[in-house]
Order: sequence, then C-alpha cells, then structure tokens
Amino acid sequence: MMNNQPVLEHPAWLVGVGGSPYTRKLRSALRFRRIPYHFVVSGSKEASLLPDRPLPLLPYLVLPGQDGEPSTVLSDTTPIIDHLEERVRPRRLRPADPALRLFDLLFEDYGDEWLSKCMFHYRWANAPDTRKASSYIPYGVNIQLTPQEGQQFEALFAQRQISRIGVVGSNATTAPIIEASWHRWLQLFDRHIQNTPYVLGARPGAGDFACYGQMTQLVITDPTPGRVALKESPRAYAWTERLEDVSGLEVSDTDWLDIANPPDTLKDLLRELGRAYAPFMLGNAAAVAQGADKVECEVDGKPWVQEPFVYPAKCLRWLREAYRALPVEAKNKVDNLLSGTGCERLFDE
Ligand SMILES: N[C@@H](CCC(=O)N[C@@H](CS)C(=O)NCC(=O)O)C(=O)O
Repeated sequence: MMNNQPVLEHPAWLVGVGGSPYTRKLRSALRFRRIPYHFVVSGSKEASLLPDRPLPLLPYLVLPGQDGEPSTVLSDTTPIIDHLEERVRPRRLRPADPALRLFDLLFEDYGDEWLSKCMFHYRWANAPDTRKASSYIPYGVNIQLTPQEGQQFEALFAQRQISRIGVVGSNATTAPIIEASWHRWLQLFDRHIQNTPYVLGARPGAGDFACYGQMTQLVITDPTPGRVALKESPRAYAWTERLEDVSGLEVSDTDWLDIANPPDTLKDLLRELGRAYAPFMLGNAAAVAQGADKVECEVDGKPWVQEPFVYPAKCLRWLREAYRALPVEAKNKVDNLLSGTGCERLFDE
C-alpha cells in the first residue's frame, strides 16, 4: 500500500538544530529528495506542540497522517532514511543495485561513526573550537537567551559534551590517529571527487549526506579542522557547501558508477575506511560482545583505547545483515572491490 504513494501528501516536520551534524545530514537529504518538510528548532514552542521523540536524539522526524496532522515520530537518521525510501519513490538515496547499495551503507556508516569522531574530537579537545561551539550553540536553541543565560548554558553544554568525549574515543592515545585520518580523508576525497562528484557517481547517496553532515562542522564551522580542510582541499569545502542544497540536481538511475569498474580513487577511499574506521568498529563490537569495560585494539597499527560504545556495535550488525542478504553475484562484486582494503574484515564473521 505504502509503496504506491509517490510522495508525501503533506509536509513532515524535521526537529533538530543547525549545529547538529545529524540534523544537517537529514535536512539536506530531505531537500535532495524533494520531500516537503517544515524545519522546527528543537526546544521551541512549535516543537512542544509535536509528539515527543522516541529516543533522546536529534534530529527526529514527525510524519503526517492522511489528514496532514502529526502522526508517526521517527528517530535515528539511518532508519529514517530507510523508512522514507519505502514511503517515497522518486529520487531515492539508496542505489537499487545491491552491490552499490552495500557501499552506500558503508560510507553512510563511516560518516556517522568515524567522521563524527573527528568532529567531536576536534571540537571538544581544542580550546578555541570548544569556545566557539559552546558560545553560539545555546542561542541556536533559544535566540532570546539573556547573555547571562547564554553563558550559563555555554558552560553546562561544554561540560556535558566534554564528559562524553570518552565514549566517542578521543583521548591522548587516540587523538593523533583521529587527526591523521582527517588529513588523509581530505586528500583522498579531493582526488576522488575530481573523478566523480559524489562518492558513488554523478549523484549523491546516503553516504554523501552522512559525510556532509559531519563535514558541515569539520570543514566550515570549527576553526581547527576547518584550517586543515582549507589547506588540504578547498574542493572539499566547496563540496560541503554545495551539498547543503542539491534539490536542483537532476538525477537518473544511470548516474551511479559502475561498481564492477570503479575509479581507483574509490578503492583508495575504501582503504582509508579499512585503516581506521574498520578496526575501530571491530574492536568496539568485540568489547561490547564480551561485556568488557574497555575497548583495547589496534587502529592504523597503533594502540586504541576507549570506553565500549553500544551504538556502533549495532551499526556493524546492520552492515553485516545487509552483506549477508546480498545475492551471490553482488556479493562477488563487493568482495572483489573490498579485497585488500581492510574493510573486508568487517564481514569476516
Ligand atoms: N545515530 C543517530 C545519532 C544522532 C545523534 O547522536 N545526535 C546528537 C546530536 S548531533 C544527539 O542528539 N545527542 C544527544 C543530545 O544532544 O541530546 C542519528 O543518526 O540520528
């Protein structure tokens, strides 16, 4: 039934804040998909009139019922994107080709779970970045705070985020690994988008929007990673600005690249995923499975220590389910491209 609905008949409500990378991911994905929505600032009067979110996360999406009134509430951008793929047919983000689709999921997870580490680390481990973010973010939620209230929130917010830095895995041991990966990502991404403007071809997929969401903060907003970005890749800066609104890009199903014959730069990006993101995902999932109180693994050939984090272990499960569900021919294509990148270990169960 739902699959026959070509578009949402009424606008949805996207509740979030501009300083949240996942809000930015979903907002630009909705724009690209030409799905009508009203953007509602979290904590506002308008948000309080909508049904509450199922998880304490931003953003969340409130879908309209048949009468256009607020109905279903969804949290977590990856399942939200999946839900919309089913519900709205045109301009879908996930490629129909199963092999390509697996790569899109992988890049989406890399953006969500690894570039988020870069973003969190640079922002909350560097005083100038912390000062900038915590000074304006409170006003993003309430533009009319008094300066005293603003400063109070600033201190509370910075304290809260810094207290979460262990969960994300930024510490003295991991900082150089995270920073080196940010430099490399920019260099490799720069070369890749010289070949093809989006990760998997001439049109963006969910992976592009996930990377974009984190890159809004890393490339544009935050001073320290932003300086790195402008030095390594002014092109990545322009790409990030562009992704904010690609609603006017006309796309077709032939815009995806040929996954049996991809540019070398795609393999280079996958090698980068295999170098830092994949060993972290595996080490973390093993620690979560064992109920260990610490993740202790090697990432990029160096020791990595952090608190176990349940959410990325769930993401790895989702990726593995997607891999297991691949038809044989697609699995062969995926294995072929993953071979030697370090990412194949993700699916080595
Ligand atoms: N996997 C989630 C992550 C969302 C997330 O971590 N959001 C952050 C803000 S960017 C959040 O809501 N943190 C808790 C809070 O701010 O209350 C998604 O894709 O939506």
